[in-house]
Amino acid sequence: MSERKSNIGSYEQRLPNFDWSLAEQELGYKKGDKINIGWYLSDRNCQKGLGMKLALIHEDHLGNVRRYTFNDMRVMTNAIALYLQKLGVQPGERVCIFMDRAPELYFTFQGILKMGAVAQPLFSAFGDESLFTRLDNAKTTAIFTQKKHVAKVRKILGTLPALRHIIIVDADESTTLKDRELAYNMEKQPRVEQFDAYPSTAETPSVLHYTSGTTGQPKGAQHVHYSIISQYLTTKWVLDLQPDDIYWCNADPGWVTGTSYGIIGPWVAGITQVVLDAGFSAERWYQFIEKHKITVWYSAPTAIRLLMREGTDIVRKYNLKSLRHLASVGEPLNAEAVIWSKEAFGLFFHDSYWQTETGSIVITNYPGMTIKPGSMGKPFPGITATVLDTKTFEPIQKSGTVGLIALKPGWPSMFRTYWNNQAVYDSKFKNGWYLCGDRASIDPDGYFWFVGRDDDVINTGGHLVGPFEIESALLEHPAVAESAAVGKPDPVNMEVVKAFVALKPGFEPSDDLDLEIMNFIRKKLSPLAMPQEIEFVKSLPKTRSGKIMRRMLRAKEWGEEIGDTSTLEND
Ligand code: 6R9
Repeated sequence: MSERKSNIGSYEQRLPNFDWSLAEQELGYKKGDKINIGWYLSDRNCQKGLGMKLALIHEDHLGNVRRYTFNDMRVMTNAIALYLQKLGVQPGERVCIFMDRAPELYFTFQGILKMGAVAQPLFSAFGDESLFTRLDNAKTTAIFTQKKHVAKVRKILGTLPALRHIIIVDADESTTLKDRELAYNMEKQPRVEQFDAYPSTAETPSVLHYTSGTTGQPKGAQHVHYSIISQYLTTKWVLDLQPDDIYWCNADPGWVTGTSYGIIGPWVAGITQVVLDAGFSAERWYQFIEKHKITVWYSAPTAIRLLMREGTDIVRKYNLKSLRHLASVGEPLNAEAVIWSKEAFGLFFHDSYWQTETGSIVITNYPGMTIKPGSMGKPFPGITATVLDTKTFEPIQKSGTVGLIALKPGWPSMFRTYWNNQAVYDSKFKNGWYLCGDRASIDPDGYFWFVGRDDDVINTGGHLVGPFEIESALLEHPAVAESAAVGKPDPVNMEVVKAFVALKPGFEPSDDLDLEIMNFIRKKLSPLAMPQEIEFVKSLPKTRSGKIMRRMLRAKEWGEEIGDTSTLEND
């Protein structure tokens, strides 16, 4: 495997004269042409002769495996598109997907796009309140769901007049259908050989992804069909997917990672992917990699840290030699985790940075590039990224200075607006730059180093301290499994650091340990970065996509409103 060439080749050589038209050419697209993501993921692959290649290998929590070729995917998504058309769903209307990671989720997503409607994926674990906020905001017309989740829809139906159809994908003879409910059995539905995909063009809306901001209700980031251009090229160059790969993205499509890189990216590239519809378990995950001979794995820091907690002995029980490339996204990937992955799997996890709003990876570590553990890497070719001064919003020239991560608008997958919220969209731009809402610095070699959310940086005595730095250091302490650092009010220093710490099995909270950890940080970083208080917790509050909700912890310290917690996992 070592002589395999990466798709990107040399990052430096890709930079000069880069143009997105390179991806357009590879996809056979010319400006002004029709471009439909649904068609690209299955029909085009079949046209290219990949009809009999496996597109999806799906394993449920009981270990049952279902397999689908690109041709299966084509005719089944055709059937879904036709079904929606016959129901009277109009192009441009929002159709929600609210189910577990069943094959039906992956295929209804494509069927919706094929007939020109907008796909609105939501985490099936959302409660009725969170579901209502998003369906109400989007004026959603139809929803695909499963029996186990339909009660939540029924509960809010009375106040959702726009919601005309509730389509239950696993209904059987024994299911009593209620108001507005329909049964759709994807496996039993006749296959539809021919369906003319909706003639969407570059700017036609495609996916509406809700994302929780710092304040207020979640906002719907509106994407368009042209996003496929960046999703395709980043999949090729960053995830390095090649024809013989077996790819696993363990993100739920309720999160943008699960659509951009769990549906669109791999399938437009004609790659076989595996899906595991089961919760986290180190044994199960390693078994899954071994069984399906997974080669490329896209994961997230929280999952990696959970694996770390289980140690390397368990890794050795499995044959994971098939793995050849690993990547991570979602929150800072601590240097410790990068180093651990090399020890455990013989491979580094490659950190990648992007957002719901950016639609695709914007800053990352490329295959073959020298990795600086703890750094997010460098901007994708075609992405102009910098850090801006927090007051003037001008690019910072001096390397190492912390500023606001900002991107020059114009890459294909950038969101086009927040649904019905142009004002918040507009507020994200300063001096012609899009502000990501994060802080970072750039080192003399051009590597980006994440500091924290724009609102998470701790200002203690006029000194900015990044929670990431503290958390990374805390993780190096042998007793610490997980941690979060936030600012808490202090009469003299404005803020001081408070750390929430979950301990590894076998360690108990004590005053001695408390002091030991504080000193450990003081020595490792500085007296300013040293937590003035450590609160031992069983686990940290996280979003469903695995991000630690520092905002919640911080709000508690400041006696503030906690805000929207609908994506909270362990509530
Ligand atoms: C894809 C996704 C976006 C926010 C982003 C930042 C954080 C994502 C990161 C990272 C540090 C990374 N984030 N990747 N922080 N290092 N590699 O995560 O989208 O859910 O919208 O979150 O997540 O704060 O602004 P989304």
